Amino acid sequence: MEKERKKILSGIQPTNTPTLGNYLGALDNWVKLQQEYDCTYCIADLHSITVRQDPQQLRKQVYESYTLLLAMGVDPEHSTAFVQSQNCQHAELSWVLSCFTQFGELSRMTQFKDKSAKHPENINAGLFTYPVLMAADILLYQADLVPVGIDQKQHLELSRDIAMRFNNIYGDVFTLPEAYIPTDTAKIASLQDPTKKMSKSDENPNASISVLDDRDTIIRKFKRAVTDSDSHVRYAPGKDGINNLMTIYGAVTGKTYEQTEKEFDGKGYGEFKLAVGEATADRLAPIQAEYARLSADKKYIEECMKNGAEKAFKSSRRTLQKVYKKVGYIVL
Ligand code: ATP
Ligand code: LTN
Repeated sequence: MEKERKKILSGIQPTNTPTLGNYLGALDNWVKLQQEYDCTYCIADLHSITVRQDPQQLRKQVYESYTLLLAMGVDPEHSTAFVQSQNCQHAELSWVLSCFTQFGELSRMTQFKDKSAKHPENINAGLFTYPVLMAADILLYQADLVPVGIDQKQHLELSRDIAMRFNNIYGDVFTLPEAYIPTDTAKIASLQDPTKKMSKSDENPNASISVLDDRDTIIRKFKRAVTDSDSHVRYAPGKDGINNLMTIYGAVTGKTYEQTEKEFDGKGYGEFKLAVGEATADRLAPIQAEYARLSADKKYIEECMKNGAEKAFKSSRRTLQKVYKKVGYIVL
């Protein structure tokens, strides 16, 4: 009999168009892992309202993010691609798990501290309990691996702790998930402040490359990228800006740092930045073309969403029922 494939679950918030950071840190892995694993990917729209969203804009972003997943190569037949709010069980499991999560644990989450500092006027309870919903996403599907960027490592560890705590009380209910974090591209930095991560909700449009930016925009943003005053293209401690560009160049071309250093030996930063821009634009071009093709067919996208939501509901149902029985609810 064929061995059951290990399970993968991951999510992305539809808060804006995904960036090159999202792509190289997470989404590119989502596509690659499909061959070997049983993959489930969600557009985490429940998570996204922890920061105030315009409803029309949010709806547009959900269509866009979902279509982009398919354009990047997530196969909706082979894997499960769905919109989180279309499977009601995420919110249900999240409630139960919130009763197995300590206030102190959530207070230590750096994303909560960062986002509440950024939006002091709206430090809502959802922002605080966000990691519990993320644990529910993961544990509902009994995921073994969770491909994410390094910024999500702390949330992953919390998911594992919650699962272990629940299993210790009720027996083996949840698979303990592990983070799957790329070595080089786990934290692509902002082009304007290379000590910070590239983020899709950064107010400065020059700080990030959107996967839908056109060629000229991509090249212009890389030209303006903040670097140090040296001029040798070398990967070295303290050269955050150049290190980041070398990481991006390596990821989009497949070249090692050494090969890149050789290629640009005796050439300046200007020439290198142009090459990074061109290589990135080349890498994103087929995704953009496929995105344009797919987004013209809203009916097909909605069909995929519907099938995805049904598959997601079915595969998570067993877990939720088991949890309900374990805690003492009546499941008829
Ligand atoms: P926001 O700015 O809206 O908080 P974000 O850019 O952090 O969004 P998420 O939707 O929170 O994006 O993350 C989607 C995935 O992309 C996660 O796995 C996250 O770890 C990864 N990721 C986000 N930013 C980067 C980055 N700069 N480098 C590598 N991976 C990243
Ligand atoms: N919290 C994640 C997005 C996310 C996620 C998930 C990632 C929501 N649910 C489940 C992995 C698994 C973030 O990137 N901010």
